[in-house]
Amino acid sequence: MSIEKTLILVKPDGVRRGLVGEVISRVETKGYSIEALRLLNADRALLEQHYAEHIGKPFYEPLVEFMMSGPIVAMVASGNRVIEGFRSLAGVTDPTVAAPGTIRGDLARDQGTKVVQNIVHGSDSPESAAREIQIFFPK
Ligand code: IDP
Ligand code: MG
Repeated sequence: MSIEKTLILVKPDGVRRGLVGEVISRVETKGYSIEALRLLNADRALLEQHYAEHIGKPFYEPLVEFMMSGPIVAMVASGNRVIEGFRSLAGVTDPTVAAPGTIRGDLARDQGTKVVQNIVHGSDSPESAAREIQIFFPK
């Protein structure tokens, strides 16, 4: 048994399109539990922390602008292997090739923007999850 926690974000495109419930539904239907949830407007300082690994990449500034373009929903989900499991539910980064059946594959497509708009974020490792949960849910 390895009960884990992961950070999930519904990005501004997902909130704008009314897909918060759909994302939560997929997480819950898969069998994971929602442990915490909040709606917020992320500011630059918070996003700089969250996306620190991407600072300097060509899509970094468009990514930050996009993530500040409207409210987002942050949640912590838990379950055995939930980090890997949610990445699988989300699908690969590029929604054009994300597999049908995944959140990104079913609900997103290329919009021709500088940053890929792909509905959700999910932590990619236990280290990332611990770091990201602290950012969005400080004790
Ligand atoms: P992930 O969200 O699948 O983990 P990351 O590589 O961590 O993907 O990138 C963070 C976010 O930055 C992506 O979800 C996407 O919105 C955006 N992004 C990543 N790579 C590119 C790119 O090559 N062009 C444009 N946007 C990108
Ligand atoms: Mg990532």
